[in-house]
Amino acid sequence: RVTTLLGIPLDLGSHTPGARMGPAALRIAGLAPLLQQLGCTVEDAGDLAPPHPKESGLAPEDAAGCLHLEEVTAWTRLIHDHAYDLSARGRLPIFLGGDHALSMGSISGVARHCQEQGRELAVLWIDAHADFNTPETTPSRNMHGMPLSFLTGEPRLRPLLGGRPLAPLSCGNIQVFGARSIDLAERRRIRELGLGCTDMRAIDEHGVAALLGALIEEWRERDVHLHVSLDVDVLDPSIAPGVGTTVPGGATYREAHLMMEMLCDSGLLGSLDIVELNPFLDERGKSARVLVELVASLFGRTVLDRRPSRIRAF
Ligand code: DIR
Ligand code: MN
Ligand code: MN
Ligand code: MN
Repeated sequence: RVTTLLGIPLDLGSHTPGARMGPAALRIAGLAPLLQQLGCTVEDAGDLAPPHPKESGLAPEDAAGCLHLEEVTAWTRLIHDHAYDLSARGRLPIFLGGDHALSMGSISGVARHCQEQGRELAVLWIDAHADFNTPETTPSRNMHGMPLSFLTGEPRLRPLLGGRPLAPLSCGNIQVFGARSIDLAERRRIRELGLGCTDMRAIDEHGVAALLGALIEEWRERDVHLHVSLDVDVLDPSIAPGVGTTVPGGATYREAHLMMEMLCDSGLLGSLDIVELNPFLDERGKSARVLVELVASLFGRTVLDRRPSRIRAF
């Protein structure tokens, strides 16, 4: 199976410019050669060119809640078309961000292919945030805080995709993992709509192995296509400072690697976003290097030349 890198130099979904340089930093940190060393066949599709802004079709009161709406609308449609096409061509796409607004396009494109194939899609959203705001609830008007609302079919955001079909995800097929900064209205929405969410407290109390192990077991029983959306800010700022929205108390280096190692062992990975890396805020490439190391674990790098015999090693 061919792994395809697609760079998405989008940072208008956030208020701190710089994530548009993320794809370049990940390439310079050696992502492609590392994947090749691990036995992957890698194809680099380069970076998407910024599209011309498009009329969003959102109601005026919703449009007022979204910064850079016309730009993000054009990006979402462009990314969706590429994600759908890569999926249909059997690729394992790695979407190199770019801010988290790109996942509206990447995951909706993957979801459309999964729906056509009758394959169930599950999304693991590894993030300090829940990204479950709407144009109505957002305190920041940044669209990188809204993708999970769009992907679960929030009607206020539905016009973003234009005439393309949306295969909405059910809240039960999404798991936010590593959350520790959730807005008040978002918290209410999570509870009322039943979005899956594992916060840092749960990880402190039970550990990554037990919590992610249980999720993986469930997903394996249903043989899902697993999309992993990795937001750099899930990591503790001490190991990954290169992001616009750092939050203290994040995942440690080993916790993050254990997540990737377990996901690798699961054999379920079908597509991946790496988002929010802002090289302008980074310290000499530190965060980019950590991310590339994590991808190595996700694609099979091991400490010893063996893997645990069972998924649940606890
Ligand atoms: C906040 C921060 N919940 C917002 N969101 C994100 O602006 O909606 N930061 N995604 O990375
Ligand atoms: Mn397929
Ligand atoms: Mn995010
Ligand atoms: Mn985040």
